[in-house]
Amino acid sequence: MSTNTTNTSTSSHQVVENAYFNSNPPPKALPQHVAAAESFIRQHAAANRRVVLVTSGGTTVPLEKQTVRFIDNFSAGTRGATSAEYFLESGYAVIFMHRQFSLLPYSRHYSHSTDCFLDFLHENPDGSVVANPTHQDKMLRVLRKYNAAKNQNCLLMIPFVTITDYLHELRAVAQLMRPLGPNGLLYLAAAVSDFFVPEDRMSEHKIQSTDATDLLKQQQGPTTITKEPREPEEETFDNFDSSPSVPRSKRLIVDLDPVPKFLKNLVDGWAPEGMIVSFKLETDPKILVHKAKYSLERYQHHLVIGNLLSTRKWEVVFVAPGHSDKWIRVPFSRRKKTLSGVEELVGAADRGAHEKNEPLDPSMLPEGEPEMEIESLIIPAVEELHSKHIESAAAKNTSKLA
Ligand code: 9Z3
Repeated sequence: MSTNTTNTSTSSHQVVENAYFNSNPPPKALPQHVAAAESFIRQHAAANRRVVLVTSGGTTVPLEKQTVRFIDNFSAGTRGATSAEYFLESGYAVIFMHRQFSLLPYSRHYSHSTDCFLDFLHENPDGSVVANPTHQDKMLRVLRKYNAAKNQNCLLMIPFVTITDYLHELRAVAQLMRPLGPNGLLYLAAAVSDFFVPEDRMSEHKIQSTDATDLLKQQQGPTTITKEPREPEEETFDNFDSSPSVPRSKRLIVDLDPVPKFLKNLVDGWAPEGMIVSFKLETDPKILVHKAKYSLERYQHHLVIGNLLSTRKWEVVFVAPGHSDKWIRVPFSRRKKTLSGVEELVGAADRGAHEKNEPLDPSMLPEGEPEMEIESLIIPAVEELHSKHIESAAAKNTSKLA
């Protein structure tokens, strides 16, 4: 009976998978990425090294095939890029599957407008360009680690842009990781869109904001992104200066399908022996742990790391089968220094709450970023669980042989 249920649900997952991947085409670069990942994995499997696939950054949802407009999300890729560095430090080989132009391991310290690399350099009288003395120590440390990762071929970069690119790349790389067995780790930190416009309902060209091309449009098929048919009286609205109400014909109505939940396919088929860690993002502290547990129950993987948008750099919660929930926090003393160097007093009142088994109150946290990167605590904790995962797989194998 239970076998039948499993078979039925497995095949329905397979049907959804085939339907999605057959109707939403892969990115052009997929074959090159697959070839690069295959040889990277082969090299590290031969060395019996652990390999982690880190996904990072947001996915776009294009509204047009020739994309001018798309839906995006907040993720900068900080979690993924920072985690990748700590995994490398722990001896993992890292496949860094990231949103194109999001933060990258090592270069993240000197990129984007917050840390523009030019601000770290100056010109010497002889015309040479050098790092500012105050930044040299850190720059040298970062540069050495970056070069070590590069020279040992321990970091493979795979970019994606859209939600469909991401899913094609994830499936392909996860399947390639099978030969790693339990030594493979999937660490899914990318902020993945839950909704998308299917290829067959996407407008080929830029969606028009005026009726200038209405006659020509009759030649096009239906799209989900529609302009409502024009009511005669609406024709009088040429601009909206005189009225706050916008006629329907001028609105853009976007109709999105849910993105199929492929975590089950990942667990059951794509990478069945690897350890799978997913992230759960919420904004409401009251539902975070519940949603993390629900996800674990539904997909039967190994660890959900829950985090809240407002406190994600300060704390996360580990939810794993057979373990009680474990909050990991930047220690109180490493939260923030004030400009004067005295420990920030904002938040002193919640020193006790800090130890509690419930989310921190964001209003009690100091402004800005914590002094310590929370990934420096997350990765060793994940690594410990991964070691147990590998040990228990080895024990199962031994008992099968006996
Ligand atoms: C996360 O929860 C990541 O920690 C963040 C990192 C995206 C919050 P940043 O890039 O942010 O450092 O700015 N990632 C997973 C988010 C997600 O889409 N999870 C899905 C969900 O919550 C499940 S796979 O439903």
